[in-house]
Amino acid sequence: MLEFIQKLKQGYQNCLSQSGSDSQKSHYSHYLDQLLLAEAFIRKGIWLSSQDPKPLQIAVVGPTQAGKSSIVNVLLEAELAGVSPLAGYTVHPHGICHRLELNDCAGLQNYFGRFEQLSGGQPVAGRYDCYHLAASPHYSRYLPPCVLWDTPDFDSIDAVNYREGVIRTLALADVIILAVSKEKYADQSVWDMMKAVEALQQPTLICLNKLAEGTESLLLSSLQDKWRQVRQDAFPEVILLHYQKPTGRPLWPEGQERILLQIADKAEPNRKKQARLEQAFLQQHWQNWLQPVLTEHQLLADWQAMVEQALEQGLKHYRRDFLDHPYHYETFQYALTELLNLLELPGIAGILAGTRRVLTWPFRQLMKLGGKRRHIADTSHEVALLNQIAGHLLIQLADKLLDKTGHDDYNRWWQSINSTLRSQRASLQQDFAAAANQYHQDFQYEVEQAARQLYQKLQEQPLMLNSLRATRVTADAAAIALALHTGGIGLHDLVIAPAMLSLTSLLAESAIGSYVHKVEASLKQRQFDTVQQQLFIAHLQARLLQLPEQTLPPAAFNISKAQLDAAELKLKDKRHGLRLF
Ligand SMILES: Nc1nc2c(ncn2[C@@H]2O[C@H](COP(=O)(O)OP(=O)(O)OP(=O)(O)O)[C@@H](O)[C@H]2O)c(=O)[nH]1
Ligand SMILES: [Mg+2]
Repeated sequence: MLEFIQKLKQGYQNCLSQSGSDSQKSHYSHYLDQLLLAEAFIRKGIWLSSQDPKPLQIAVVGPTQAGKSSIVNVLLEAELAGVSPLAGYTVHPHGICHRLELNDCAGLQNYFGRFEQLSGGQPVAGRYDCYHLAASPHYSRYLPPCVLWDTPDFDSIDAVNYREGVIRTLALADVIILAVSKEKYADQSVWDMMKAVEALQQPTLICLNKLAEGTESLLLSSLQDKWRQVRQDAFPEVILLHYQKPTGRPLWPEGQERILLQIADKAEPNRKKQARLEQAFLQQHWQNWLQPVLTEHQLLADWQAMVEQALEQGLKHYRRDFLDHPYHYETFQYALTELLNLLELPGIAGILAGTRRVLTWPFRQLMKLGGKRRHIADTSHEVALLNQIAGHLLIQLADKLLDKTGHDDYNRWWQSINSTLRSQRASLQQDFAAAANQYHQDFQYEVEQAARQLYQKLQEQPLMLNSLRATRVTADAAAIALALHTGGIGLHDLVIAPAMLSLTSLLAESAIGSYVHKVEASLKQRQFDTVQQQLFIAHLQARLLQLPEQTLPPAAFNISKAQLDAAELKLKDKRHGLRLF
């Protein structure tokens, strides 16, 4: 599931890096945040099921200048977090181990993954994928043994750069301390975030900081309203921190020293529910996240249908202009020349054999194995026509793609397919030509087989065989065949040669006429099937359907239906939800 979420996240990142409407972009970046949270939460599950020590994690989160770092210091009773009046001062998650050895937190590196751990020294300027980890030398009365996290804000201008660090710390937290000041508690960003983490069910404490005397009850009830607008669960405990003018730092109220120790007790049962919480979180957002993937599947299906239609059209042309065309269909005539060869006509047979003999090794072998077939393919009307059909088909597809761009909401998708097709058209056409030639050469085996079938049938009719050997028509046709075999004429000349036409009629009207028809029809069928399968499906269709994957920059998600189905199966899997039990 982690891999799937990462793939999905990558897809959203691809989309966001390309042009698109503002409203779509804002939707997508919202989903991207949710996916970052989901990924981090799944990573937390993996950390929880590891062998590493798993100390309690408490995160202080909130908008900029709410006093997060100050509250961290108050809770630790030590000045360990950097405090400053500059907005966006803290830019990395900063974990401070309280009553723990740093070693106890070594497993966190796996959780943070590509984030680098910094102990002490400052990170490279502008680098945000880091986190600090340090140990507190003090024993604070406010805290249980835990890692207390100071986090960057999520609302300042620069927050977009270090947002992922905040999200990762949020997902890791067993307990959340929401720090808000009287100026910031109503900000939309605060409540968007609290809404986003609701499904994680972390026990929460709100610290309302920089309070002025006398405003407590008003702010408290307003805070409560805000909470109820976005969350279904009970309104958490609130610590009121009055603005401390002289000291410049909050003062934890007396009598509330043990509040975090009590809240921390509620965290453990949640860890046991981790797998179920993960599942519920994914289920909650699944439909929204997958919407663009499903749309992309629809676009792929449209493209597939477009390609199939074009191929169907191409095959129709092939049938009409070649297989069923009286002046173009040359294959059966060629089978007859092979038959003439087998008949070993007196006189002619000698010449045919002689032609072969005068060509000495290796030329003879070449001519026999490849050369003859190549000559036949090069002069074939069929190969030329197939190339023409493929060219036409590619132009037609490009035209249709052009029609799609401009009208459709998914303009960008169609545009990238179109430009990929344009850039690959020449190579597609060239490869098709090579494949068509190869097909033609290979198919001669079938043609020779058809000739052999006819010859065997003739052998069952010795009278007819002999008379055929003796007729003028046969001799004339054999001369044509000879011309073809020695390269004097081309394959397409066969269809217009009168001698070949006479031979065809002679056979058609003979006692084996219907058999000849049958052999011709079945050869034609095999030819159609082979062209369809080898050239149109295995070659053209396969290459065309790969185009969306080859578009650069990537069209979008590239998540297959099978990958999606597999992920959905996992999502529904009850055992997944019970992994930790
Ligand atoms: N006088 C006074 N100043 C406070 C109090 N709480 C915080 N501040 C000041 O508010 C400013 C911001 O405090 P920080 O703790 O750095 O706030 P933050 O939320 O960590 O801010 P970023 O890291 O920038 O997001 C600092 O100048 C603090 O001294 C308080 O109770 N009284
Ligand atoms: Mg700070």
